Amino acid sequence: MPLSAAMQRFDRPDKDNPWFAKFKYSTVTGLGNEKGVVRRDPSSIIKVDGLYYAWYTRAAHATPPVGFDKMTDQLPATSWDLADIWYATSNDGHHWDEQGPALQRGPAGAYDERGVFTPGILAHEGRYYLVYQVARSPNYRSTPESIAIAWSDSPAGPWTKSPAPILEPDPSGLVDEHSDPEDFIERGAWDSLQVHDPSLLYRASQFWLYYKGEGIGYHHMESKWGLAIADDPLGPYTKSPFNPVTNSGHEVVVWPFAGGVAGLVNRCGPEKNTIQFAPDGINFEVKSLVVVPPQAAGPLRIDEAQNTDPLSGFSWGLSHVIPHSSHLAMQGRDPLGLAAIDEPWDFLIRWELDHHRRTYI
Ligand code: AAL
Repeated sequence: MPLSAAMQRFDRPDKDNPWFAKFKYSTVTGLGNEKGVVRRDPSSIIKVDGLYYAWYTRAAHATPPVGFDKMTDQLPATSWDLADIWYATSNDGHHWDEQGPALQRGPAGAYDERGVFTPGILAHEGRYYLVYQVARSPNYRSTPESIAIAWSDSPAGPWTKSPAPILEPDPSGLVDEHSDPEDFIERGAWDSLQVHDPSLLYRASQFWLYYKGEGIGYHHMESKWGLAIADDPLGPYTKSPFNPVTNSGHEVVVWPFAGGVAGLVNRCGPEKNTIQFAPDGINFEVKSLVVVPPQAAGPLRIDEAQNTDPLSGFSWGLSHVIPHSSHLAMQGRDPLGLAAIDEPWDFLIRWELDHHRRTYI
């Protein structure tokens, strides 16, 4: 019997694929929709002494974002502009108690004067490491952005910031900072404009920092992921010669599995909305295609020894929604009624793997 091309590559239907995922969403109390307050880009969640901890970008803005043309020292260009990193704790992952700031932006002239945002967390040998984005003023669309780190002996802080960022954009490329990065003077490397969305893992006795890169001369929806490795959590970090390690993907979501690294590659590029796996942490392969994945997901981190299933490290967590343009609402799957929210304040929701629907095609 001849086989069509489609059937030749149909090696594993969703229902037999342990990497296939569907998601269900619910609101959380304590971090939900609130006028004048932005909460977005949550970290992974860690459990310490029976309590869940999550960190996230938080900004209290007098007005909704005004855009890059109209921003001032007080008026935010974007919802994540002029933000700090706050944290919240929870007993059950549904109700969260907002605890206050973990890290605040630095004084005028500091490398993080304009904002600290989009955190990732790693607990390692009794110490806690927050990795996060930093921005200087003024923060135009084409201003470079870096990644910094802070550490503490308790998830409740206090945190000590690194004296300088630990990861910078590639120095190639040239752009007028008032322009769009696509209007480049000289095209740069894939991560020559901004390094974003840090997620730090400890593997093979080293610290593996995954990040998203945006480049001068590229549209921001052409983002990809890179990797930088260090012997010490505080650095120095060396970018992998294999970068970029994905050809797609926006916010970075990675979790350890079977000695390798799995990730949710979302929103951007030809392999958007896939779950991928790299046995060596570098060479990623597509394992499944997913529909309406959580945006900027922060999954519960569990001990790698407990990651018996490919998705054990990606079972539930927080993610953000941008109410009026939510992908959940736009795709007609709007269990939370987001389309009806007329306020532009991003907020956090809960997602979980819908095991019940795993075999639903
Ligand atoms: C997010 C992340 C980074 C970007 C912005 C805030 O979804 O990719 O954090 O800088 O958008």
